[in-house]
Amino acid sequence: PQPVYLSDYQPPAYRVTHTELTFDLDPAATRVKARLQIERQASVDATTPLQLDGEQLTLHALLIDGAPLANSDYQVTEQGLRIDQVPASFTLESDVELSPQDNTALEGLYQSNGMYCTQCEAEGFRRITFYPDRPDVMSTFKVTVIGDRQREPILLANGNPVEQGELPNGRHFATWEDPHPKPCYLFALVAGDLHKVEDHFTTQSGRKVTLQIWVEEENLQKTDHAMGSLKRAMAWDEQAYGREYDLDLFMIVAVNDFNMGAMENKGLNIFNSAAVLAHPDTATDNAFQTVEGIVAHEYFHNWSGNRVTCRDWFQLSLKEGFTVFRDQCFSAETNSAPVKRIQDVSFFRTAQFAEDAGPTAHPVRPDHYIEITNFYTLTIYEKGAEIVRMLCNLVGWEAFRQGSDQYFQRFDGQAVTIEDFVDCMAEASGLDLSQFMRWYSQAGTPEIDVHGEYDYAHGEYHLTLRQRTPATPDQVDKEPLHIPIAMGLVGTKSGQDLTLTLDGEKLGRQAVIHLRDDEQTFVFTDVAEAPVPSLLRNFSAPVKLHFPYSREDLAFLLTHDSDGFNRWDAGQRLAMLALDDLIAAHRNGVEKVMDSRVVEAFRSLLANAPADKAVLAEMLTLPSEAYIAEQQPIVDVDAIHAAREFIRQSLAMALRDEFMATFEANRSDDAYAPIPEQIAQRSLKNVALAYLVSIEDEQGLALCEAQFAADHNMTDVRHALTLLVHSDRDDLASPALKSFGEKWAHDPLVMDQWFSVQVSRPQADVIDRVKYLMAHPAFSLKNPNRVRALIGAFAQNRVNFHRLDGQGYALLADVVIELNRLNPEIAARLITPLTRWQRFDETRQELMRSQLERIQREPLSSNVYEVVEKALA
Ligand code: HT7
Ligand code: ZN
Repeated sequence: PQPVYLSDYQPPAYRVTHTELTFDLDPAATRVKARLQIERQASVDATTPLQLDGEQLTLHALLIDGAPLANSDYQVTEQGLRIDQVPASFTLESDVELSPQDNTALEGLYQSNGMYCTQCEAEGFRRITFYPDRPDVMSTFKVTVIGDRQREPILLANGNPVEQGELPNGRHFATWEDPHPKPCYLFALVAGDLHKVEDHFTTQSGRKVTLQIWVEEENLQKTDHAMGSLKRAMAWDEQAYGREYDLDLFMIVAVNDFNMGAMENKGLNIFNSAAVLAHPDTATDNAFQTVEGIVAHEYFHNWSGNRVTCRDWFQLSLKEGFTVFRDQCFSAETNSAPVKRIQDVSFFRTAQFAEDAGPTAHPVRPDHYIEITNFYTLTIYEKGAEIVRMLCNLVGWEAFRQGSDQYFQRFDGQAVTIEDFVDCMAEASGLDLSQFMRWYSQAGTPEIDVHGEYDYAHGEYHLTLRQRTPATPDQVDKEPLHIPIAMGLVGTKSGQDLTLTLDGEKLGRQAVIHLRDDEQTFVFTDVAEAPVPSLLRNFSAPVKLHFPYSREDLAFLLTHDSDGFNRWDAGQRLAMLALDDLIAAHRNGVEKVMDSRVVEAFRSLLANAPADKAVLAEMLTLPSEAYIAEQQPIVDVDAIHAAREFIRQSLAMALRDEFMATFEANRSDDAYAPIPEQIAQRSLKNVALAYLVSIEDEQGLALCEAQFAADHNMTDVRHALTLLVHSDRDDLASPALKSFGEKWAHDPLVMDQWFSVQVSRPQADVIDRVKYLMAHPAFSLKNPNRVRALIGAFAQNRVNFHRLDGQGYALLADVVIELNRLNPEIAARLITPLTRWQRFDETRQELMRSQLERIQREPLSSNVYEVVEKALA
């Protein structure tokens, strides 16, 4: 497979101004007739051939302006269709055949539980018809879907319904028209036995929009939360960005087999059922929040993505980074803002930092790729969102909003670039953002070494910052970035943020300093008392910041920092220092000793609990094994696990009564609601319960069993089940697992939880369990949710996946090899943990590499090929 380069971008030679499609659905032989109005660009030479993308299509007919083409007039290859001579303006008609039932890759038109659906982003439309499958070709669409009246009573496509009727042989049809020109990646079609819930939303200008959520009949009870989320998102986009919905109908369809979370097709969003269905009996608080976030994300794409789209796929973060930022702000406002930020950053620093440090690291705007679906990454999405967040903070909300208005207005109906977006922000703010643009082209996580010194004699605080970005594949030399660092100086006597004076200017108690050079020193004057610096508040830039905090400094910030995020971070840093000692002790075979400062910090947190219980729950949660691993030069999975367990159990023993009291104080029999106050209370109670169960406290275990048996809501049931299954008390775990499995055998999304809980336990029997569960009737390799729940969850089980006998790696490689044939996109994603082999000891490195080499010897899809090549380069 050959890479595509950003530098090779050429505007399209031919545009499609209008597209008419007729689908005659059949599982094995669907016929798609296309009628395209095509125009040559004025600047393009008349001899330029027409090239259309097309894959896995059988061509039955091809006509220009009604006249059939002879075989010698065109060439069909594996990639598409080429016609050497075409008029400047013409109608191209084609008739192709394809087989949705055999489409296990889930790109293009496929079947899920017998229902037809599509996934066209990024390049799936070429599996539906011959077309210029690129986002800068935008066309209006009219689509007719013909299906079996019994099997497919519902026939949906983008836009507005314009006609429907009966046909001979039990067939019927529906015609849809979308007045907004769109790239073909936003095309969608759904047909099947679906049922809807309907609601309405009145826009700020008074238009009534019909909202429909289409699901299988048994899921009708699980749509309330998605509908509520959609209405909240519509209102939020009006209030925060002045963006109103632009059709009379907005539809969401839930599909069981889906590669990602959801897809923002114009007027017809298609969702992974896991990202839309939620009911208190079956979904956890986390799942409710995920549904809300994804519904909002897809809705927000209507402007940031659909009305204004990407010129080419290198600009993917233009729509994804901006839309993730928008959905993060929305969720922060609807839930607890500090907790949302803590959870996002916690995930980011674990997973995106790891991606940025590994062999698949790439800039937020990559300059080449082999397979674009491999680039739907944490870097494009989450780091892209962090860049937009920095922009927003740099220019301030008012200018950001002005810039965003300008962007939507100026580029409405166009396919544009990241520069177009940043230029709007520069214009609105008057700031020079040219250095800032490096964030888009430079891969890797910048590291900042900070040195601080208090000069008692002059009442000055000197802060010296040095930035460096480590080399990444293809990018050895890095240039300094423009890094905004939000900070404060917390007085050690007063415990208060001190007023900051820099270069004679009073900045207030919090300021943003701008690091632009490799090294800069900032001298704060009039500093009346020795401070502890609170740096990178609210994670103001996606960097690793190193400051030699003492444990006393961290304990001080944990209680005194005015920035909630940094209070949490101080706790994490304090725990990390203790964990480092324990990891070293474990490796050296020395007795582990608990750091009493951590115990006292936790004791004081429990005694002087912050008002937001969800924040407290986060503060009481130790860094994950994955995060700890990220901090180690060479990952020692066993030492990390042992150290974390030791600290957890030491805290549980020292603070047993406090945890018990916290648990008791936060129990509730109130009817379940996924509202912030309840979620906070449940999470705090469940954190406390986890500590109690970690030491097999008899009373704690009894409470856990009772919580499971009470069956009050899935959050509590699943948490209790996890604690039992992850404990050594198989006598309690086995019956719980059995009853849960039997009760929910009919519900695939709940069975996914049942799979994940079992394969993430630390006990050594997990490999056998994975193999056993792969043969379970509820499991299928063809379903991405099942694969993620069982195989994906196992690969995150650090002690078992990284077993020294290499069985974990071999198991993953077996699955990747099989999935490579069925679903290359999912196969390529699944390899990720193996690609991180350089982070481990030599024995594991060897074992991981040998599995990558085994995969490499197979005939590979371009998706898997690209990832394995990079991993072994
Ligand atoms: N924009 C959507 C991307 C997407 C996708 C990409 C590749 C293969 C399958 C896919 N399903 C959805 C999702 C989003 O960011 O909103
Ligand atoms: Zn998106």
